Amino acid sequence: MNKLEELSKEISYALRHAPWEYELEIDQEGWVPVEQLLDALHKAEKWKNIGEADLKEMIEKSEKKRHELKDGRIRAFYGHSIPMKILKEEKMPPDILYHGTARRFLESISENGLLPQSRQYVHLSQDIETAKKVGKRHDNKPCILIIDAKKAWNEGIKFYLGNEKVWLADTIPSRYIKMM
Ligand code: HQG
Repeated sequence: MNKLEELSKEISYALRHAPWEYELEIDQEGWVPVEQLLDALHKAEKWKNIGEADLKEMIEKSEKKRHELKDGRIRAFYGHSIPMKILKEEKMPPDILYHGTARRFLESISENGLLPQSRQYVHLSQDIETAKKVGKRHDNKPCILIIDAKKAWNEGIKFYLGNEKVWLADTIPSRYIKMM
C-alpha cells in the first residue's frame, strides 16, 4: 500500500466508522471540517505534514471515488457504520443494479433479502465489473446478484446515490433479486 492509499484507508475509517476517535464533529450528511480532520491527523507522526492539497491528491488518485472535498469540508460517499444515520440523497436508480457477494451468504440473502449488516445501507453496484470487485473482498469466486431496481423503485423501495458507481438502499427484499 502506498502512502496515499494508507491515508485514504485511515480517513475512511475516521469518517465512516469512528469520528469520535478523531474528535470530529460529523453532520447529518457526513461532512466534517477539513481543519478538524487535519488537526487530528497531525497528532500522528506519519501524518504531521499532511495538508489539504494531499487530501485532494488522495481523492484524485484513488481508484474508487470514496471521498468528497468541498468548501472546506470532507465526507465519505458511502460505507458508514456510525450510530447516527447519514442522510443520503434519494434518487431514481438505473433499471438494473448488481451486488457482488460470497457464496456462503446466498442462502441467508434468498431468505432475508439484502440487509445492510454492519453498515447503514445496502451497497449496490452500477455495473458487473464493480460488483465483481466488491464480491471478491468476501469470496475468491463471488456471486453476482441482479437487482430489479426499476421494479423495486416502482413499488416504493428507496434508492440513494453513493457515488457514480455505488448505489445505496435500506434493504432489498429477495423478490427483486436474481442470481446471475
Ligand atoms: C452480505 C467497499 C447474509 C453482503 C465495497 C456483503 C463496497 C448478507 C456483506 C462497500 C445479507 C456485507 C460495501 C444477508 C447482505 N445474509 N449476508 N441477509 N445481506 N449480506 O463489506 O456491499 O473499498 O459491509 O452481500 O467496494 O460488500 O471500502 O458490504 O457481502 O462499495 O470503499 O453482507 O465497501 O468499498 O459486507 O461493500 P460489507 P459490501 P471500499
